[in-house]
Amino acid sequence: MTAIHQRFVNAREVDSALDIVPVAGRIGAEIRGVALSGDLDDATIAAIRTALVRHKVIFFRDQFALDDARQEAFAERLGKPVAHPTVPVAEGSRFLLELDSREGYAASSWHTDVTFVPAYPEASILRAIVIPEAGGDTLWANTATAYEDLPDALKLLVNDLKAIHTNLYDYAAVFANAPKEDAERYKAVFASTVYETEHPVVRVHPESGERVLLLGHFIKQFVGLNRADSERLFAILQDHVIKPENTVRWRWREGDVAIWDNRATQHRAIADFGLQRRHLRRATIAGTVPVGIDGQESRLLKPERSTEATA
Ligand SMILES: O=C(O)CCC(=O)C(=O)O
Ligand SMILES: [Fe+2]
Repeated sequence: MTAIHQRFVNAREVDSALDIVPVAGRIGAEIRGVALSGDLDDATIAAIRTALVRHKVIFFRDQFALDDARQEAFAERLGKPVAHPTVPVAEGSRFLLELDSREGYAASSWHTDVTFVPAYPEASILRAIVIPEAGGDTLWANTATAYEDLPDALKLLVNDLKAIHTNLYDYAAVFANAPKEDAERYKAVFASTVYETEHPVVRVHPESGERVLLLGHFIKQFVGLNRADSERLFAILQDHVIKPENTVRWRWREGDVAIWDNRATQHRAIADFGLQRRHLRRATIAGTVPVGIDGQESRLLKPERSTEATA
């Protein structure tokens, strides 16, 4: 049987307590009739978590009652929130990340959040506060169907491959529209502590058991390959992840919330909104240390633990 026949089909769910409407063919679903600002019972939280693992990114419209404090309270129901390891929290919040693109740029390169540390986040909760009239959509890609769709020869190649991820990467390329000084300033904060982590390229998802490709823009090099070969292999694999068939694109409205399973997706913003304001805030949920097909865990290379412990 070919991979085509095994592939997940994104369909309206009849066995869920929630009203779940699929968005793209392989990823993304809108959940209707839930106010994330309200007192949600445990069964609803559990159903949201199930939908998240199944659809990889879930969307909620019209969450106007969700302010910073309520976004944080909801994040605490979903899991264990964590602040970004290097970027200071958004003003007035306990652990939210500010994404305010007054100058018209955004994180417009494909990535999985914070993969430069071993136990990178399991989920992110992004709330749209100000959205351009047109433009500034976000794309997500399903890294499970990306793996499943690989030709067998490439699966064999990646199954026991490892990669080094770092937060010291090419910021100018990621913030393509930004003035050079802004990219430099952002880098000084984002990489104020340099992290390096070795991850398996194929992670076994801790809840679904699916094999997912763990790539994205924090990758520096594959273990055992030189820089040039790493770059070419990265391009080949990354191209499989971001095939349009694996993606969903969300046209934001103010009051929207998107939650993604950061263990089974990559995402990027689209920086096509010129000088218009685009403002979102993100809550981030702690994850677990990835495990490869061989059972080996990811490991931190930098900063070395001994220096961290005495700091
Ligand atoms: O601005 C966006 O659309 C995505 C930003 C992002 O990468 C994130 O919130 O993790
Ligand atoms: Fe991100």
